[in-house]
Amino acid sequence: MEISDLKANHAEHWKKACAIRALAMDAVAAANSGHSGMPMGMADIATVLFEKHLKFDAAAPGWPDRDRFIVSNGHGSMLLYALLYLTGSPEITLDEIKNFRQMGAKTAGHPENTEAVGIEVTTGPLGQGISNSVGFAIAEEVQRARYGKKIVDHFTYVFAGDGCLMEGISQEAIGLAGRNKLGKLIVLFDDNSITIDGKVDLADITDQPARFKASGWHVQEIDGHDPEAIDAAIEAAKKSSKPSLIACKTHIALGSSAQDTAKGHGALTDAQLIADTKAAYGWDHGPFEIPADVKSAWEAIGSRGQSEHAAWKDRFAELSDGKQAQFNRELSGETPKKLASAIRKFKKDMSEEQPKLATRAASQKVLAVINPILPETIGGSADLTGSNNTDTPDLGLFGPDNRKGRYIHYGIREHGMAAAMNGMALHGGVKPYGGTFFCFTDYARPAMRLSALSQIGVTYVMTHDSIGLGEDGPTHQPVEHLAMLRATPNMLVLRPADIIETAEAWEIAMNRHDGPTTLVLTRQGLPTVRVEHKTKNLTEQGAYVLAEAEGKRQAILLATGSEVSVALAAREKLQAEGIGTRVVSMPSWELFSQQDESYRKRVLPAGPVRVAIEAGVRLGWDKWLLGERGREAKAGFVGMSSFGASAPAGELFEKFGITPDNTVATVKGLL
Ligand SMILES: Cc1ncc(C[n+]2csc(CCOP(=O)(O)OP(=O)(O)O)c2C)c(N)n1
Ligand SMILES: [Mg+2]
Repeated sequence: MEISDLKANHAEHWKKACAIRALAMDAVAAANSGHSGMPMGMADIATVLFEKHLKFDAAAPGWPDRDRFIVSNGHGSMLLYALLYLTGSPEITLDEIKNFRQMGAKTAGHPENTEAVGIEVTTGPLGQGISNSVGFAIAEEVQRARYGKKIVDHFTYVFAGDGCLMEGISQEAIGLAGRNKLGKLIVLFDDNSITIDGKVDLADITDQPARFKASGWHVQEIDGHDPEAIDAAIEAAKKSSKPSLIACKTHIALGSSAQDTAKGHGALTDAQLIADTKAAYGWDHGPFEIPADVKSAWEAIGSRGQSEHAAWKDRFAELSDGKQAQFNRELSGETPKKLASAIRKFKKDMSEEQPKLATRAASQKVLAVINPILPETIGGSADLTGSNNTDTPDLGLFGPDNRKGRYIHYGIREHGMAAAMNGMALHGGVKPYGGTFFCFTDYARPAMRLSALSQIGVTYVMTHDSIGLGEDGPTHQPVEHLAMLRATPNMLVLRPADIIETAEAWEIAMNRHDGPTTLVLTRQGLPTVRVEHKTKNLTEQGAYVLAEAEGKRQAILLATGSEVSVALAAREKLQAEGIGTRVVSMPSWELFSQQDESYRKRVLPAGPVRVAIEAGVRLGWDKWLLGERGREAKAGFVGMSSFGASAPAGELFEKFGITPDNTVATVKGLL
């Protein structure tokens, strides 16, 4: 559809859509950076979606049963900010729009969920938003099954561009959504055939509609500037029991001299170009100026959902007090008191039983305590259920025929799994956890980073955490992964030493809702090292004295996970030689860093030699070894400095010197 047709036949629509376009052009020009082309190209789709379909109440953007709107092509952030401002968001004001991309503004370069309630997802790394949306749609299905259609019944709408669809993760997301028949997921594809380098066919000739169809999607292809076609396609998509793709042919940077070119992708800042474009639109208002009639038309769209919201509140009030409290608790991410007491009892029992268990198996035992107490958990694995030990018998399988199922077979899709879990956590009301081999953190890493940046409670169950996995060899043996995760801000890494620390780690993970937790678990069996029951969660301190030196304290051994028992065995030998040795179990650097200085000094006093033992690389350990000031102790490290090898685990620990004897020798060399 041409601009002239739109002006002549859809005048009201056109003015509203041009308000988005004008604001995007003005904000990008003011910031002298950003992306004008996507908002200019998708404004017609957005206007129809918001005017005719999206269920939302601009004054209450956090209403739990709102439709979710996800801008996966996050470089087009000004589209979202313009929509929020125009419809009357309490947070995205005109000043925020004027301060686009500036220090302290909520209108960051790419949308950040932590900045304003109406921003559902942090996007920008292409492919993530569309993959998060699968988790949103899963969470909606699960909640609808549990609370009924009167309380939960909403759609998830996604804007995605060529870039999102070209990213590999999109295939994982599409496959998952198709298999699970997520009929309330609707993707509007900005089919403009342009990316940064030029035309899409420079790099890709994929038949996108065919690809979605092949994975079980309902697919339509329309003119993305024709309001009636957009409306009809969304209507049809809502009726489909399959997830829907609406491929919308659009013109990037519509109406400008950069239309349909790669130049249109980025910041259009040239004053003449902007003036000419606004003239072509028939938009004769100053920068950031929205005429009152257009603004009030948009505000009417923003308040359209008020009555629906009010009706929802009435229906919610009809639920029993218990149900209401449960719904609200699950939404808040808080755990019930029962959880703490159940974990304490489990720890007490296990410190008496003292099983020799892999921490992955210990983790499953803990899950058997947690899952019945927290009906909001949704477990899963990327095709390694039997290895990650992520299932418990009570969960049931999630699928088209069982929306109450709480276990998801993600298939061999680590990245898609992580992104879907982000979506579930962002949707709220559910607590996702999912597993794979620790080494394949690499395959999930972009989404794990976003869990951390987005400040959401996702739990990663990463098993087979070192050379201790043995025969599968160096392809599967993580060496650098602990360092990489510890380097990620707001990622909580927990590497428990035994079943007691595993229970404590899970308790911490389940109570964390402002960031993700990675549980780093062994394949191989480990002895129980916490044989004396303590009601207190010692793992919460990050590091603590597990075994005190007898006599003069000459050495401190720091260890995590499977190497804690190596440290204890080394201590026995050192004590036998009269070398007083303390063992510090250190399941989490991050939590230890958060303790006050006096506690840290008590656990790691200056003076005694320090040796860290961990079946990973040394990177980062020096902070704890040399002390936070860099010269508190003579230090050594027992761990990995190369890839591992394929052999039985016991032989590998010998070969790489991660043994009590080598630890003893390292300590003695330093004394
Ligand atoms: C994972 C990732 N890789 C690269 C980029 C940089 N980048 C931003 S937008 C873009 C092109 C996107 O093309 P498309 O989705 O078609 O957007 P359009 O140009 O149509 O707005 C690229 C490569 C990114 N944001 N994320
Ligand atoms: Mg494009």
